[in-house]
Amino acid sequence: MKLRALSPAFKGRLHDARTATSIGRWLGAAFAVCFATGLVSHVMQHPPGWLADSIPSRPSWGYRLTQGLHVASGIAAIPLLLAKLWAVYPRLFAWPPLRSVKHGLERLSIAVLVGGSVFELATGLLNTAQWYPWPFSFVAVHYAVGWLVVGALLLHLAVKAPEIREHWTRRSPGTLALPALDGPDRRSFLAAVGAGVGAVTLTTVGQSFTPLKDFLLFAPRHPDQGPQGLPVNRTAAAAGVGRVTAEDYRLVVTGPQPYTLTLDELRALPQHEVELSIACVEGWSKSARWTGVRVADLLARAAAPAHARVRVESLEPSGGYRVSELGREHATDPLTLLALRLNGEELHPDHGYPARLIAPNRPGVLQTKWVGRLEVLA
Ligand SMILES: Nc1nc2c(c(=O)[nH]1)N[C@H]1C(S)=C(S)[C@@H](COP(=O)(O)O)O[C@H]1N2
Ligand SMILES: [Mo]
Repeated sequence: MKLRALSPAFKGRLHDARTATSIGRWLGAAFAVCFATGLVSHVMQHPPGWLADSIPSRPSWGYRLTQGLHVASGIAAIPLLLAKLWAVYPRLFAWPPLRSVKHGLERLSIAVLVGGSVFELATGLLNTAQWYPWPFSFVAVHYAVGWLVVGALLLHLAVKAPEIREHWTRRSPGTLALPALDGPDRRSFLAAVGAGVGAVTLTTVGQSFTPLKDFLLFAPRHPDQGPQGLPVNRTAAAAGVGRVTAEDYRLVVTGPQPYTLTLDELRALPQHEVELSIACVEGWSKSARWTGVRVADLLARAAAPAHARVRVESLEPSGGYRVSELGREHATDPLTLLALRLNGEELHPDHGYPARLIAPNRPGVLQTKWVGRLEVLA
């Protein structure tokens, strides 16, 4: 009884089920988009063997769109989650704290949902800033907790279904239309939350949706900043790639008819120009004009079989992104280039001089820089 007296009393519309439902549906929509696009991102970055050759190379802007949506919906979910937690936090003080086993399990699932959601949004946001202040692998843990959150969310929706149904529409038919139900306080609160979502979106989305780049306030990478007008995640110096000279460079292509090319020989091959974007998983993306040799031409010269998968290897001595694979769709796409030039100039060292991979509909991490070797896989 004493304890009961200590817990605060909550009244008012801002903490009721209607407010929780109003914000909940926007938060749910943001989570749905974030989860679906996150799955796309994960599969494209780590395709299971049986899927690797089916990853489509078109539309060329596909990954740019899905990853832009992933980061934007995650950022929009932050103010929504804060508002939702504020609306429902009085339930923390529910008395008695455990009414039954079922009630206990429900509270436990809410703890998982809240903890997991906060974890996903916090690690995702820090990842966009390339800041990894934790001792675990971001990709593996962010992915696993994503499933945990979705499971807990579905359970939550099932448990709350009757309440959600009751409060979904402004005035459900049959209920008495109470004019006070949606009074100015609730409307102001929801408008403020909407304004918050608009503000964080407007000031961050320009990192991938470049028409809005002038409104960027919080993006770690401005799409215009970087050599040759393109951001850089890992510089040549950071990657430990020393100065590669045109004389020393060799491209090694393995396959049924292996061969080696000098840079001049590469430059003498038919050159093609494509307009493709780098779409970094961390949220920025930027389109550019690339010129170079078609990977399909290089493979044909090695007499690679039509269904060959290709391993692309960097001159970078070590690092998580020194190797990538091209599935069949990407290997044969005429837009997939071993690029030698960017926006009309020879590649800057930080963009992969003398040669880098650029392919359509592909995560930035797989656009391998400083390519020294193409290996035709069986
Ligand atoms: N060898 C190598 N290639 C790499 C990387 C790397 O660390 N090493 N980083 C990748 C990442 S995460 C991105 S987003 C793009 C960025 O390309 P840019 O620096 O030319 O814009 O390069 C990719 N290619
Ligand atoms: Mo990236």
